[in-house]
Amino acid sequence: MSLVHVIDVESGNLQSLTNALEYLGYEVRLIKVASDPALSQASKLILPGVGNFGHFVDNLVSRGFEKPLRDYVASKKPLMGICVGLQALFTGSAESPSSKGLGFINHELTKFSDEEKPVPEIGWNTCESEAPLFGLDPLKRYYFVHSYAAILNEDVKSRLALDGWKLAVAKYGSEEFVAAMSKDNVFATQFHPEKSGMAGLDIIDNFLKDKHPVINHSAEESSLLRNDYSNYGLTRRIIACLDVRTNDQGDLVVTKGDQYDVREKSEKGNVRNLGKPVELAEKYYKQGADEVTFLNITSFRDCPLRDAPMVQVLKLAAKTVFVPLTVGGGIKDVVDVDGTFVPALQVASLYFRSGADKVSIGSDAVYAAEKFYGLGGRGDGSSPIETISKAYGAQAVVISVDPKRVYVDGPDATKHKTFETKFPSKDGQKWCWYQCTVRGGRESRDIGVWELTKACEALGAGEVLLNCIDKDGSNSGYDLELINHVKSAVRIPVIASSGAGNPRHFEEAFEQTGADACLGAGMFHRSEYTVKDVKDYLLSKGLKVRKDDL
Ligand code: 1PR
Repeated sequence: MSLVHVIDVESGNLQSLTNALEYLGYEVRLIKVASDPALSQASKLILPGVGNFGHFVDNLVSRGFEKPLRDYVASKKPLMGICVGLQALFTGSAESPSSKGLGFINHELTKFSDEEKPVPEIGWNTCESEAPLFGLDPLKRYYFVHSYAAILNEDVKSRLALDGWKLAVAKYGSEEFVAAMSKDNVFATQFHPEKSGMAGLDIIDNFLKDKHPVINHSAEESSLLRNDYSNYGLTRRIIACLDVRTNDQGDLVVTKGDQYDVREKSEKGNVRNLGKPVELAEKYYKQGADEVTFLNITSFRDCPLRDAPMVQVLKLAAKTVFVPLTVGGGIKDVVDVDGTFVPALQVASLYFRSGADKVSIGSDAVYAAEKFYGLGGRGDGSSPIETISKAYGAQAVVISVDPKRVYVDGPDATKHKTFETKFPSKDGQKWCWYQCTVRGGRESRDIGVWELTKACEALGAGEVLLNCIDKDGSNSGYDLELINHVKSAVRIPVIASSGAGNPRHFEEAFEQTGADACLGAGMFHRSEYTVKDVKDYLLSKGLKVRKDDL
């Protein structure tokens, strides 16, 4: 078995990369200290990085990796950088002006402009390269998640070309940036190949085998899959969601509620059991899901550190599911069974180490937003959103909100942000706002979803998972008005959730709101439609999706 060494400076989710390499048949050895003799003996080295640029490069430097890395590169043996591992090759980044990169490339990374598009870029984009680069396929999609990039113009391109770099270029909105680059023995990708389905695993394998296959596609495939840049360059992202809890028999099951009530109307009110979490996650991945989300829906009862089955679910799912995994439920400060205080950051770290790419924060996002307004519109650095986002980057922090509609007579009838709805109440009230809830919808709070999402964005959240209690499990389509309402509040991506019953509902949400992704649960669990059905339908309507099976 061929051995691959991976530098581990405890930045983000190394488990996924390890899983991907093992799936491809490689043996993985993590290098945690620069003095490890394995570093100079390595014949294939990967430098993966997630999150904040400064956090990553400062860690590399303080742990003494700078010189051994330079020596390794000078020895002409293959090195692959991933995400912040690519960024670290540059001289610096606007994300952390006081931190110095390794400086192999004399250029500074800058932040995407959010004037025309959501930032971070989260999703599946294409890369175009003039030279064949380890089988990078211009029709395939790769998973990007970042706010900062090596943004290109003609000047920068020619400078990099003069330096001998071969580039694969991606375009997000109107901004072109380095998606991958290669020079001599160094190759690096801004996207996450370990999270890009089979397309990404092929890139890793080709790099490790030093192969540059050229892939040919039929004219039909080209016209179906070629990027039309209608959605800033990203495909329409489809997420399968698994609400997980222990049933009355003590088994961990995927369940699904109607307006959050997960008990059967008959059968003595048992918790609805729709299958096993790991099996379903793998099934949806194979059907083409772009992401899988696990929500531990009874986390308000359990201490998550004792809740080993959820960690176990994640560990097992991450071995066979090579798209991003999100875990939610119980991401908060907790007191463990033995009385030890465990901060939310540590809880999140446990999940990241188990294979999660993002954590989703529900109830605590509401408390953090309330505190934010209580402090006059600022955080104090202590909320889970702030601490996790600082350590792992905004893109790793999703807020999951559970709002429900409240009708009022007019905008002056409440302090919350309202809008005039096309669907008045039974009493004829035409204005509404959306009240946030905590503890799985059990407790309503005095804050609207518009205000909440704005506060959480300011605190450092990178994405909104927008549920809707009124629509949950209804199969009647998403609440399009709610999605537009929240899209008008924030620039971070918004995932539409609750109510999907057929593929047309996904099309409606993408076409009539600016939803950045659409999530479905019940319709997939009940096998009414597959993820592939949804994607084929969207493709037939001219909306680009990721197809990993071509
Ligand atoms: O508060 O940080 O511990 O997080 C708890 C998490 O659990 C939150 O993300 C909250 O949304 C979720 N949750 C709590 N109780 C329930 C419940 O159903 N009783 N599930 C629950 C929320 C909503 C979606 C669902 C969509 C799509 N589930 O995830 O999958 O509505 O369903 P559909 O397509 O079938 O309509 P914390």
